[in-house]
Amino acid sequence: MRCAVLAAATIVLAPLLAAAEAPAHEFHKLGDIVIEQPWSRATPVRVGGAYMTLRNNGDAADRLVKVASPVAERVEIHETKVEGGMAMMRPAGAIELKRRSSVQLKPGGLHVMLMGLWRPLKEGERIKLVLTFERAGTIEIEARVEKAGAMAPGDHRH
Ligand SMILES: [Cu+2]
Repeated sequence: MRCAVLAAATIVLAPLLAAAEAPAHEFHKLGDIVIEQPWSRATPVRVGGAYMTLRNNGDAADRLVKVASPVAERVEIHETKVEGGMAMMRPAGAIELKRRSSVQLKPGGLHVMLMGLWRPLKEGERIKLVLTFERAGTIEIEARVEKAGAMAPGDHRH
């Protein structure tokens, strides 16, 4: 009888465990702010990027004012601008989150720049990011490291 119960429990748990490993639809909530699918990319050099979608479900504007991470010496919020046919990155300061809107951080656009990585980032690992919003406060999240050159989270095509 006991064995039968255990077997049933295993069958129920298996799909749950599989779902937990899938990177899709990962999100974190902090007050009215939702951080969706934070991810990063494998890099052999000392700089890397982190990306995510920031959603403000509230009726008041907010701003992402600071990002920190134990994996890098310095973390900056950058924007990418094309000037004279060249993509240039520069510090963006804070990211404005208007009421009931979302902002996507992605390669080639707004991104979190990890500068002076203490070690290379490897595909499949998770890195800690600490985000500070002016209104909502501070939250620690984890970003999954995708393969080098990935353009979207869960981009496992080869
Ligand atoms: Cu950058």
